[in-house]
Amino acid sequence: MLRLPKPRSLLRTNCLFQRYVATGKIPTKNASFSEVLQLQEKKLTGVTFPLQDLEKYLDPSVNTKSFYIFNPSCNDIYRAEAIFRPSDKHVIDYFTSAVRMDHAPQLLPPEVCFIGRSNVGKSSLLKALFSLAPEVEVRVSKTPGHTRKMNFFKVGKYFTLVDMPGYGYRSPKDFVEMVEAYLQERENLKRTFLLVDGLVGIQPADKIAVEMLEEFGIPYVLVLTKIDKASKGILIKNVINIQDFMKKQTNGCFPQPFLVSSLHYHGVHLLRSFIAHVTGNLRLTTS
Ligand SMILES: Nc1nc2c(ncn2[C@@H]2O[C@H](COP(=O)(O)OP(=O)(O)O)[C@@H](O)[C@H]2O)c(=O)[nH]1
Ligand SMILES: [Mg+2]
Repeated sequence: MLRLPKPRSLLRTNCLFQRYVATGKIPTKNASFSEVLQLQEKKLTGVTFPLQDLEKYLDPSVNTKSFYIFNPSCNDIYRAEAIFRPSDKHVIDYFTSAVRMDHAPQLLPPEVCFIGRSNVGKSSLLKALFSLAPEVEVRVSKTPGHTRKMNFFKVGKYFTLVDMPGYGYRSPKDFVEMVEAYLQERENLKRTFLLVDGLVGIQPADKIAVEMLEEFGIPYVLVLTKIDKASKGILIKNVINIQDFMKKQTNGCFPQPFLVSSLHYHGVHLLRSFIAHVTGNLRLTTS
């Protein structure tokens, strides 16, 4: 009897289907907040509030008020996590991709999008955010510079997360055609997350992205990635530089940067709750 391949492998071998590979596996330790809550207090603060955790290393004269602007309770963070946990009634999955704005799906739920330089850790962060839904395949183009797409992920009826092609390579063409058009036209876009490498700090290409967001007048947030790779000294220097930059040169930027390690889940739980909050899905008990 002729054995037919399973539909999934059929898709994979279809030459019309763009071949994607997922980047390295993300560990699962501390992926859920209930695990984090078991940690000793010091560690718990480090994983949950990595920016506030830096305060103890700073001179008391440094103003850290902006570290506490978004300051949900542990209960808020715990409630937000439910949105990132799939069930039969709540499906979290990759939805579709688009290379041009006129190919983008018309979706009603609020949207957030992630942008950043190639290699900044965007795919890894998406994998960490979706780690409670391991069946979600974060698609990344195997060949750098190959036609990149906007990837849409549906988080049930709550919100859509849009993964934008990395800038730095083949841009500005990709940017003008996709990213700029998306940012300018998308009416349900609630917040843009601009990822910056926490080890090297804000780069000239990141500043160009900031200028673009400022010009469009849309609200955005800076996320410092790979914080596990940076020493405390380097991290503090980069955070202070970024705070200074945000204060002097930005209007639309949320004044509190988010610090994350996709490897150890530092800041990932806080980021989940911020996304839930800005998409109107989490009312904070503290405010
Ligand atoms: N140590 C560490 N490495 C990371 C982290 N995030 C990403 N990386 C590594 O940085 C590289 C680029 O990450 P990737 O997510 O593919 O970046 P993208 O091009 O922005 O999607 C990969 O080798 C990742 O393993 C992190 O939080 N910690
Ligand atoms: Mg990627």
